[in-house]
Amino acid sequence: MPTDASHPDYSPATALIVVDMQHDFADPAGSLYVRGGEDLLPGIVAEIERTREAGGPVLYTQDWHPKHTPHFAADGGIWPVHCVMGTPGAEFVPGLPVEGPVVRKGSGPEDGYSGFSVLDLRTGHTHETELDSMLADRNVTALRIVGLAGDYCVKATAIDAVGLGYAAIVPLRLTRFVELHPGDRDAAVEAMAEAGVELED
Ligand code: VGL
Ligand code: ZN
Repeated sequence: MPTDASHPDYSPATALIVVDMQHDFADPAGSLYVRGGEDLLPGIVAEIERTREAGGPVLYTQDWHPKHTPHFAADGGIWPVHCVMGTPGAEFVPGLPVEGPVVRKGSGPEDGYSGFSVLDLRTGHTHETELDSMLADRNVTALRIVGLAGDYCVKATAIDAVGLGYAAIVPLRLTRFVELHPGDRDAAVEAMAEAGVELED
């Protein structure tokens, strides 16, 4: 039962997942800058506060790659070098309150799009991160997912969440899209809706 009548989506069983709010994605000087990413911080900070007030947990994902990975174009993938572990590009944006556990992903020869699972690009096998068990430990049944990027990590995390049995809500005002190809935003929104993700303005 929702605890806050004015915000029925917020409750102790609803976690906020803050996806990849890192320098390389959210800063115009970042190596894989997602247009508009720098505008998200105030809304995400408010969302963190609102989640906390309702007694819900806040968890974070962090793209965390080795210097060489088949995820990068230089090593057979599609992306510029980004979020290399331990470098400034991988740091969270200044001003982001990090008040909960951080799940790092993509630190093997992996894609690392979803906060729940990573695909090993060499073997084709996926393996789980610790996120699902962290949420289970906290009796979470619903997720609000915000951050970057809407057509990659937010989408993959939200679709995995539904597959694992969570209710998943993506507030579109709190994400931005890479749009590597025109139409990727709309395709991502449609894929999430089809999977059963609830999209909010
Ligand atoms: C992401 C592209 C490559 C993301 C991560 O966080 O959405 N996108 N690595
Ligand atoms: Zn990445």
